[in-house]
Amino acid sequence: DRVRVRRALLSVSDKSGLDDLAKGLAALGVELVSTGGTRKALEAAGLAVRDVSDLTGFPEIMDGRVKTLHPAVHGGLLGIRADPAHADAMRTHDIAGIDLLVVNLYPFEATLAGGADAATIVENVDIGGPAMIRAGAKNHGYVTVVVDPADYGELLAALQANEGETDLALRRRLAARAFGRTAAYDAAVSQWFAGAVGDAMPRRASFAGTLAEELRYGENPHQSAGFYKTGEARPGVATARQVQGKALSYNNINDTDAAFELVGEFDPDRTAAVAIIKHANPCGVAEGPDLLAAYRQALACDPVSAFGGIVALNRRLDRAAAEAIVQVFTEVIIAPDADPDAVAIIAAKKNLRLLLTGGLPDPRAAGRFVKSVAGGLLVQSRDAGVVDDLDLKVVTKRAPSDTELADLKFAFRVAKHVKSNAIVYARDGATVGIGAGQMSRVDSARIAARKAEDAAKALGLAEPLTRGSVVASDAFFPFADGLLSAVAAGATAVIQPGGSIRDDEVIAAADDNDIAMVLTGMRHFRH
Ligand code: 93A
Repeated sequence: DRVRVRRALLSVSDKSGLDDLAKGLAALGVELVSTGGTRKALEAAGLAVRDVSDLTGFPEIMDGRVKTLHPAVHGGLLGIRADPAHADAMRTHDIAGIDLLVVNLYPFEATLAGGADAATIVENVDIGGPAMIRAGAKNHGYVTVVVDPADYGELLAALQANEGETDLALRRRLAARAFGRTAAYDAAVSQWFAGAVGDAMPRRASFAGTLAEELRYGENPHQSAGFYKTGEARPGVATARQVQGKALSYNNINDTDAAFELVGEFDPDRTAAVAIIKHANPCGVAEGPDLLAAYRQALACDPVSAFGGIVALNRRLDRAAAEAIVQVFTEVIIAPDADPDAVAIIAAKKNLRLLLTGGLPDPRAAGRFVKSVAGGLLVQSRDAGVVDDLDLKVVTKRAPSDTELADLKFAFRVAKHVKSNAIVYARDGATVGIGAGQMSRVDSARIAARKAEDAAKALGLAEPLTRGSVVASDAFFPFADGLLSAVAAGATAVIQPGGSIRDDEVIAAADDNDIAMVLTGMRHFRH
């Protein structure tokens, strides 16, 4: 199953690592053939290269749209060497066998991420490259295909260790990667086209993603896991730069995403905001004049749960906030940017991961959310609802005060990012009690109130901060009991979508208790 590599066709857009690979191949006596740009790069490095036109007897035409799409290339890739009829065809038509194919494609994903116009994006759909990759990978019995500069080292090492030969195991492994690459490439292309023609849910859904990292394990140590990146330009955990700290785990990535999407709801020009996340739910969120003030308030909500949490910031991390955060055991900090003196403070904690994103996600941005179920995928658009855009209706005798209204909006903004059933108590731009993920809304309300009592005890306060707070519910109160539980905890105003057949009962209960209630008309379930 060994094949001696005598001729290699190199055609790459990403020219990184190319020189070293080609020099290594030349030293093994491999003949190099290339397309225009790649040939020039190799000649500049002092290597002898044949132009692919030499093989085809045909020039590159149509601005390079047709350069390798020719029987001399595809016959050289697809011919079964051991089949006498194939071998005869190769002889008759003077087709030279290509034993090694090194291709990486026109940068479609990067062009898209760079915000190019439609014509430029379309021009970056590679046709000849994927055709060659698929041909070579199909014929992996004879042909070695490499589609990623990250694999050049492995290839050269294998060739050098085996007198210029590859074995079947290597060729099959590389063929699997090659088909994976063309599949992901076409998924990215089809996804873009579907969006460009306004197809919200394309008939054949393909989801683009490239394995960026194999993770040590999944949610639990007995599960395997990987982090696939889509190439989307959205600032967040997938595009962030990790400045320091251990590798992120599966749960870290999930929680960091939840944390950063939440702080993205807070306009940094209006306020500083901090979210602390545990198990994908916030255990404290606050806005404030600066990050330090916001962090202190967020931490006060549930200092016990904040231990080992993820901290997300909506502004550039500064020294004062960094000093406060490192006092508490924290797994990850994610922020748009960081001051050098803040980075220096974080550096003292070797394991603490610091991720910088270069910006904040737009909460109103379109996007797609995919979840797998047994035998299928559930796909929905992102929850791009923002409370500021909603037509809020006061339905009680008493209208909320300005302070109450500001806190109501704050609480509803947070509730969007809490697993259902979500109940969020807030006061002075900070959460003071969060109830998440309960099967009954009244349980979420009770848990949130109890957590506020615990926090008050921990802080040595006379009474829980829910006294004089406001409360948000991610979905309507089906009965008055959930509302009454919030009243018992001391809430004075409520925000909720409304829409229950018992809305009247709930509104009457609010009026009886002098509660101001605002309906949003929009639900924020999150599971
Ligand atoms: O425009 S293409 O779809 N037509 C082709 O025939 C073709 N052959 C190779 N693009 C084609 N390629 C791509 O050109 C390769 O996939 C590679 O990305 C790029 C290398 O071109 P150059 O060597 O001129 O830089």
